[in-house]
Amino acid sequence: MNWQNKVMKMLDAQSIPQLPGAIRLADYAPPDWLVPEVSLDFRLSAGSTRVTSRLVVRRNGNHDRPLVLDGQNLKTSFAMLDGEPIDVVPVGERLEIAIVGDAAIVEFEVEISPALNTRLMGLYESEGRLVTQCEAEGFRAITWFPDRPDVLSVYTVRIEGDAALYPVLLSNGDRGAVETGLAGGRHAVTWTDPWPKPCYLFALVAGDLSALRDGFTTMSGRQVELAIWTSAADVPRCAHAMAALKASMAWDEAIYGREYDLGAFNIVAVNDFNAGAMENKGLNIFNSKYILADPETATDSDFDGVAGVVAHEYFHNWTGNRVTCRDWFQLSLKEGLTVFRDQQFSADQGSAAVRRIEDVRGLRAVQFPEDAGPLAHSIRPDHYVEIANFYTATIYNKGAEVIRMLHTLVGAAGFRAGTDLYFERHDGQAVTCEDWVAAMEAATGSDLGQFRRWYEQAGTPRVAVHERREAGKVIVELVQSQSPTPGQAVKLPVHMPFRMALIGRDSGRRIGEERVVEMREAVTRVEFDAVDEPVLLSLNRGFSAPVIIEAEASRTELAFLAGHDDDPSARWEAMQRLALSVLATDDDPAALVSAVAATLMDGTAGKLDAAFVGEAMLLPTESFIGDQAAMVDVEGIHRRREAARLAIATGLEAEWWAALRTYSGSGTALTPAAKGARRLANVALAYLVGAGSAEALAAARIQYETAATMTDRMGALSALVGTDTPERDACLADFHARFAGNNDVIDKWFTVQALSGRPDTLARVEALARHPDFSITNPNRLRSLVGAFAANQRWFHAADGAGYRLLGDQLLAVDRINPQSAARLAVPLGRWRRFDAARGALMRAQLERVTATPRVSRDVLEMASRALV
Ligand code: 0A1
Ligand code: ZN
Repeated sequence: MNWQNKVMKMLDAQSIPQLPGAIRLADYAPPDWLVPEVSLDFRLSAGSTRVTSRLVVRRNGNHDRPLVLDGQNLKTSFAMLDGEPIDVVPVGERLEIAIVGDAAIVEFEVEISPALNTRLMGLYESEGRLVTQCEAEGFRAITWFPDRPDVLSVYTVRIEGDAALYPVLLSNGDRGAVETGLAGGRHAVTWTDPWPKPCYLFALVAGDLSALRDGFTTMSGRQVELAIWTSAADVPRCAHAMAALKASMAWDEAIYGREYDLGAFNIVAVNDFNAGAMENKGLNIFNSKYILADPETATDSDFDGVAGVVAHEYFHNWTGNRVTCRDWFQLSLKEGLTVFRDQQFSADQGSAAVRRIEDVRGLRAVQFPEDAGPLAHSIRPDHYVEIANFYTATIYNKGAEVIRMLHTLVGAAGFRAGTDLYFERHDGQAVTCEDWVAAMEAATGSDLGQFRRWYEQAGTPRVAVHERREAGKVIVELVQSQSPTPGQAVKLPVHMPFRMALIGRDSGRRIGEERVVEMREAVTRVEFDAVDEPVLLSLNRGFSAPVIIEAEASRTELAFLAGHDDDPSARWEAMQRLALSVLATDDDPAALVSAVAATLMDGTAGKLDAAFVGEAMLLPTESFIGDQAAMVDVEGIHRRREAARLAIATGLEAEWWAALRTYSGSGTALTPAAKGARRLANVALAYLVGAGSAEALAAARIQYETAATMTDRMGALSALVGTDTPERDACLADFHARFAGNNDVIDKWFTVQALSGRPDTLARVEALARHPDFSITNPNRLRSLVGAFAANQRWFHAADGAGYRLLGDQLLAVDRINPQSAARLAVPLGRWRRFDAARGALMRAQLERVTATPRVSRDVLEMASRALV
């Protein structure tokens, strides 16, 4: 029975989602053979590249098992063992070589075709350049190798290619010999990387590239040459990325004592890339979306994205590269920790409070739904079919929350002692999440026994809060619970830090100190000293634990906290809860309008910074509102949210005009104050356009035309795109013409239309899918239209299922080209249980259509079949 039939049978049996072909953590065994040294020789050509490899292999332990190598789509022209030709007969994608002694030299020559590689894994072509992506299992598409992260090797890489087509030849480490004037107009460069690394960190880039260059002197005084490579025309757009790189290098030294360890650090920006960026040793490869930025083409949030991703990849040099993962079940070891580090860095660079709110918003928009649906998995999963499907918000963002909780529990100094010990113990090793926790425990003397459950249990814990008075004291009971997730029926209480405080109901001030309550048991009782004043609880301050809070509070109390809580996250959360409470009913939104007015006034009076106010003014998204209910009422949510928006817009029209006047015109500066002002001005403009006056439309049109930044131009365009006006059509047409050829900006043009609330959105998206600029081979473009549309709750979930059909069509078309891209599109359909029976059936029908399609990829089959359970 083939794999697909097995999956279908498993689905019939309604068993737990342990798919056939799954790889299990419990089956981990150390590698039988190590490869201390590798030499690679690439003779490049887009149609056919020849890769010669020489592996020094050494038996690991006392056994008589063969050397096992992985390979995918390789045309093997010769193989040799200790200099003697051998016959190799691969079984599927594996090759076994019997070796008599304890060490040997194994050599291969294989032929691969970058031009035909549309999966963007291994060596592929992007706009005439040759680029690699090896994480997680792409190296096997380059040559025969034990493609697993616990085999660490020192690499020497010679790259030879046409000097005109590929004037720049890059690989990991430091550049060595350069050979010029080779036959046929070719040249070559040899790179050596002294640091042993797993093959997923190997990288090669060849092409006509120009660099923005700079330098950095490390804390011990070593000079590092920095270069960001892109097309000549885009070099000036790399300045923000370069500044972020230097800031990251300095920050990692100051905060973690981590210094860079090679003479060169290269970054390359490419347009065709499956993910955001990749931390290859000394040669980071980026999706150009996270490198190129200038005020004309990048919004403030794009600028922040660039800085955050540059920092993330740089920080991997220690958390990921110097200390790497033993196996892919440990992915969050490097990703959760590195996301936490990039979040800390970003908070240090700007407004920490707003950054935290943005991180929480992102976590709840993507990770909470993942944890609540059929794709739930713990941050250290125990089985997978296709590891590419596990680069999830859970591994990354919940992983970062788990690290953040450790930081809160052991304190900043303890955490630093823990990371120091972790690096001291494990530098140069491939380790596990357990090694990480053990280092934290040993360095701080804390007991993290129960904390380890975070690594095993999937799902979002709930904390119910009960409050009463006893002899003047405030007694709070925190009750934690957790629903089952697929394959995990029983959940145990987790250890978490819960920051809380009391806010005076009269004074509006905090009463006493904030408490960091360590919850361990199912029920935790907290006692606050007697207070005279009535009080309100400020809960989960700073979002110290990634949980769902269930607490009773009236709208008046929430409005009071939204105006007075001294913790920005909790204050923002109070406003969110108030909005959710209003939006869950058809009640008059007056309470919400006055809370918004109060916060806006606090901003104008200078009591709150503009960035926070802009954040607090945003209503919860339709999807987030839907996530709160047992069943998503697609039309009702849209109708009520639109009504509330209109009430806030018309009820405060004068205030919004005042805010627009106060906050617009902040130029192109990227200071937190200027960014905050732009954000708030654009929120004001959106409300004004929503109120529908001719003056507002004119203001939006003028802002669109005269904008000094993409933030303001997009702000105006987004405000207009939901309207049915000539301004909308004119600005959309202008935008497309003005930015023709700029991929990242044209992506925005697709996205803004896919997210529109207009009733003709589905038809527009169908038309855009036939637009000459649309392409399913470019992951960014696919995401900008189809990915964005799937996030448009009102129109993706159109009752007739047309949105689902569009997604199914696109998914199946992409699967033949790029399975990783396709598999991601299955995720929105996995939410079928949350919708009414009719929609649920239509969503399932698309998933079933996918699983029944002949020769569908393993990536997609795994996602679609898990989504159906
Ligand atoms: N390790 C990278 C993410 C990444 C993962 C897989 C990729 O393959 C398509 C690419 C990049 C990071 O965390 O940035
Ligand atoms: Zn990462």
